[in-house]
This record gives sequence, C-alpha cells and structure tokens, in this order.
Amino acid sequence: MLPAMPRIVSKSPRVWRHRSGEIVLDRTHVMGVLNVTPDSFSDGGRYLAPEAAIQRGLEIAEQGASILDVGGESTRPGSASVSAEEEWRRIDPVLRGVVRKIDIPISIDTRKPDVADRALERGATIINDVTGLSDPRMARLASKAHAGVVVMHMQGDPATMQQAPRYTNVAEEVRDFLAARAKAGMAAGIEREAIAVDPGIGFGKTVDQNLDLLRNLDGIVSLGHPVVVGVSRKSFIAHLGGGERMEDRLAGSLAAATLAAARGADLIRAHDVVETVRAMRVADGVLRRRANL
Ligand code: HH2
Repeated sequence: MLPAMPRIVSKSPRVWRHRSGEIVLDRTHVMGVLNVTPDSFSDGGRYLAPEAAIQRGLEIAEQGASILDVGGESTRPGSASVSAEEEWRRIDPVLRGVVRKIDIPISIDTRKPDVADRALERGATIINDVTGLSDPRMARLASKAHAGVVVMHMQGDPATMQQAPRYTNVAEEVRDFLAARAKAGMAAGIEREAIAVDPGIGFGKTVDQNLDLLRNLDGIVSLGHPVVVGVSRKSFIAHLGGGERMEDRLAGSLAAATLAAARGADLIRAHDVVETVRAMRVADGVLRRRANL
C-alpha cells in the first residue's frame, strides 16, 4: 500500500473584494479620511474647496493609506443631513481630481444610493454606508456594480443618536446586527468577500458602550468579514484623557487603533494617515510577525 500523501492545505490570504480588485488582509490597513464638508467634527471646512481636497486626497494616497474614503456629508452627532444634490456638488470635483491620479481604491462615505451610484460611475469602487445598507437600493446597486461595501452599525440617526443610546448587551447586539445586514447584502447579490463590517464607534453609543465594543471586537471578527474600525479623534478619547481638544487626540487615537488591531481589526479609518500607517507597521510587527523591510 502506498503511504498516504500529506495533504497540502493551501492557506490563501483573506481578501476584501471591491469593484476593481481586492485588498489583501495580510496587514492592518489604513483608510484615509477626506471630508469635503463645512461641518465635519474634526476637519470641517478644511477641505471644502476642491483644490484643497484634491491635494489632501493625493497626499493621503502618498502617505500609505490603502483606501481613500471621501465623504460629502457629516454624520457627527447632532448633524443635519444635506440633499443628494449638495453632497454630490461637494464631492464630484474631488473624485474627478483624484481618480486617475492615485493607485489606491476610493470609497464613498454616503448613506444615499443616488450619490453612491454616481460616485461608482466616477471611479469609486467601495461604498461606505454608515446606515448598514438600510436602503435596499444601496444593496442592489452595490451588487450590480460589484462594489465593495462597509456595513456599519448605528443606533438611531446622526441628529439624535447620542441622546440616550440603549442596549442590553452592546457587543452582542452590534455583532448580530452586522451579521444580519451582511446576510441581507448577500441576499441582494453582494459577494460575501465584498462585505466589510464596522461597529460604528460613536454612532449611538456612550463612552462605556464604545469601550465594550472595542474590548469585545472578537465577536465581530468571528463573523469572518473584513473588520473596519473608526476611532480617529472621536470624543471618547477626550473623555478618557484630559478632555483633549481635537488637535490633541492623536496619541489617544493611535492607542485605540493599536488595540483595535490587536483585537483583530483589518482596517483602521483615520484622519492622521502617516502617523497611523507608522503605528500599524509596528503593531503588525508584534502581532503578525510582519516586517516591512
Ligand atoms: N466615522 C465617521 C464617518 N464615517 N465610516 C465608517 N465606516 N466608520 C466610522 O467609524 C465612521 C465612518 C465619523 O468621522 P468623520 O468622517 O471624521 O466625521 P463626520 O461624520 O463629521 O464627517
């Protein structure tokens, strides 16, 4: 009898698929934030002029981000929504200005299917939907376009979400919500590997609930989808520290990002791109024995 052949198990790396390719999840990636708004909580007004936004978009790509996340509507607590026309008016020149000049995918941070649709036509390849595909048109268009999607959890809506967020068990409820929304996305035809999930830090959560979610990120990781975490400059950092102003929250943001990476986050959404990329290289060296040199 011939000896049994050793079984070769090929362990292909996990990936996140999007419209024009895939992101290999063999390290902790940074999703660089570009807010083309007058009122975003940390950088409102800074990149409202198209030239300034385009310049920043190019810089984000150069600084080592793996995705450029462009948004034209603030969803900070208490914010009012803007019309699809206004949102598109803000981001259209920016997408045109960066799209063929950078070699990283562009995600569009929007909750409006019309805006997402037009952005995909302009060359964006990922939809970052803070409402977790609550509008069925969003899932349908993502499926048709083979776009990547971020399904994020939010309790309530930005105008009122911080008034009295309530959960019995925040980690379980958010995990179950994300599992259900990812399933709904797949039922609409989106490929499993195109769906990333995000606990939505700060979206209808108290400081303690945000901390619970970060501490229990493994529940969300266990869903098997790529995991995005956005902690950058958020108010829980100031609550834990000494009430730091926006421009003084970098150290706290990096600490939270590093801990999220240690708990299994694949992508960190961040405003301070160069610093976050550097921090994630060190985190990956320790966590994944990954050397970049
Ligand atoms: N946070 C914000 C916006 N979009 N998307 C995902 N997937 N995850 C997040 O945590 C997340 C997000 C809020 O940050 P920012 O874009 O800087 O603020 P604003 O909504 O005021 O523009």
